[in-house]
Amino acid sequence: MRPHFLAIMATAFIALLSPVLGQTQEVSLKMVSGFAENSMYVQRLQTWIQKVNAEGKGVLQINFLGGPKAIPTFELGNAVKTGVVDLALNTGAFYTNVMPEADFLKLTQISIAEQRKNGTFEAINKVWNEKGNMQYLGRVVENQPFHIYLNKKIDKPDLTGLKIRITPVYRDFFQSLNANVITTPPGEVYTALERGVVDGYGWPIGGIFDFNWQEKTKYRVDPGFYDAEVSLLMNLPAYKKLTPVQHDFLAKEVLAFEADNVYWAHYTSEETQRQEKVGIQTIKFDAATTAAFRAKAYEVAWAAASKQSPEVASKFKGLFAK
Ligand code: 173
Repeated sequence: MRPHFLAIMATAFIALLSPVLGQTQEVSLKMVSGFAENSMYVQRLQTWIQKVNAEGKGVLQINFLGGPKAIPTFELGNAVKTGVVDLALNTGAFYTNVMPEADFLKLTQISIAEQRKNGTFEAINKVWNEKGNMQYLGRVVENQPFHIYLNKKIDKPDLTGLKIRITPVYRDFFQSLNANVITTPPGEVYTALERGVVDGYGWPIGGIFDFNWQEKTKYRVDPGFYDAEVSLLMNLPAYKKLTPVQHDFLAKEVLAFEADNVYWAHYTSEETQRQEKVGIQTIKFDAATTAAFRAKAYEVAWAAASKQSPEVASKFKGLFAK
């Protein structure tokens, strides 16, 4: 046989065998975010995607399709569940229509690094796999407590007579403070404030400037409560289809993204100062009222969780505690 014929045969043989040998063909994953593209969450996501795509040539690529304009906020969970998209940056409150347990993750009091060590991460994935047809890949926002923002003053933790924009994150707590609640995606908050449909809204400590809400916000109530959970999620069948090489690559990249979560404490102090600078006043309570306010936030949320999904709530409660 002539040498070049041998070479062709060898190449064909390797090509045939490569799936068996676990050699990887590049996979391209479609991704959508539940948050707007100009938000810090998605800015940081896009930086990460650039890194993944640079390092993942021949292995794995992410094709970012956009935010709520690509898929409406409250429909993204289902799009991941059904495989319309492979990957999402999303928060539990936006996909309680897929599984009510999604919103429980706001109640974690330990870091994602600790969650990976104490069994929380596996416990989350068991539920997410079974109920959501999703793999929970990692949490990329931490240390972002939620607050009540108002344009009417209160002097005690009582929202009687006030209409407040919510998502499932805040529902039970704000109702326990006697608020009238109205659920909207973030994209509708500005208009609701402008038209006086709401007197305030729930949102984490960072991000109100991304939507220009500071123009319509007079007060922030302190203290904050819970911890905004924003995570990377993947359609489970798509996840299972990854080769070991792709799987390891993705896991490594997610861990690197999480290791950068130290950023969020810095963002908190920047955003707090920025709010102060534009004249947003803080409403504070005395020490006892502050402690009772925070305790009530958790009590009410865990009570609701236990009602919705008793077994999962009881498992998570033990794991999420400090
Ligand atoms: O829209 C919201 O207020 C909300 O639920 C949320 C959750 C996590 C991060 C930011 C906002």
